[in-house]
Amino acid sequence: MKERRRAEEERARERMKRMKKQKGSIRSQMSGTQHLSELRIVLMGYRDAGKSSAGNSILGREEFDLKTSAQCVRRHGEVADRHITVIEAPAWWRSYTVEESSELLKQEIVLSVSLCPPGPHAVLLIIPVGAGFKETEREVVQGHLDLLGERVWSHTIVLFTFGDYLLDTSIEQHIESEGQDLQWLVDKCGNRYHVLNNQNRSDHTQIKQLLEKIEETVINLYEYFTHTVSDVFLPNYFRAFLDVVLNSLKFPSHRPQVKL
Ligand SMILES: Nc1nc2c(ncn2[C@@H]2O[C@H](COP(=O)(O)OP(=O)(O)OP(=O)(O)O)[C@@H](O)[C@H]2O)c(=O)[nH]1
Ligand SMILES: [Mg+2]
Repeated sequence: MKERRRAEEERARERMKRMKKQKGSIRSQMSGTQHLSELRIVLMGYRDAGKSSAGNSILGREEFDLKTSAQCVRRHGEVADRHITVIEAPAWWRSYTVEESSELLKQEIVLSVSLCPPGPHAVLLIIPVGAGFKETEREVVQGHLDLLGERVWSHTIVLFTFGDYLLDTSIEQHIESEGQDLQWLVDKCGNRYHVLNNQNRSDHTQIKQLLEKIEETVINLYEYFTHTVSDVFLPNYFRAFLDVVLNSLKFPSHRPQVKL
């Protein structure tokens, strides 16, 4: 028991170290750049995961009704000098596979990313802390996100809600103690994760850090595509995406420019 606990804590430390290293490396590439003036975010997850509450925390006011909606809901706001668009996609049921979900729900999930043209900067996959995340949840989440194509994972961040349930546990310890399915999910999202306590609206730091993580995701993608893939091979979706990045940020002059 003690051994298992020690191993989890070691892995939690390693995960945090990896996350900080990743952040440091992206931030160093960002030196001299301004933050994005506009951010487009899509919230996804299963029923009652805390999507609307997360949207309200991000926008800093009660924009989203906590009633369940069968359709996408779009809201806007100005936060920390950024114009933010948040779209909440309707929820799937926690243990219903994508095959068991209704056609209407699947259509709405696919529609959600087109409600903020030219596309979202990030998809926030909402996972509540304390609800358990095992093989069923993993398969269900994977099936529903895959509706958006394999590339969606490269700009998905796992957003843990119910952060107040963590008490003295760190989010990394939670990920490591929950088991391999949650670890798989966080790794599939490139070790991008964040935790929110939606009950604590006065904690602006948690939102500021989340917006920074979204920007880091965008920059990381920008670097990846401009350095490894010729823009000829970029799909339209990413061309539009990069276009916005280039227009929103001032890059240092030595930075290679992408012809779009
Ligand atoms: N303690 C606590 N409660 C939360 C948190 N986030 C959401 N809740 C509560 O969880 C319940 C569901 O939250 P919603 O934001 O409506 O969840 P949702 O995912 O939008 O729900 P649907 O759209 O119906 O699927 C509400 O009673 C919220 O007050 C959190 O961080 N901490
Ligand atoms: Mg909701």
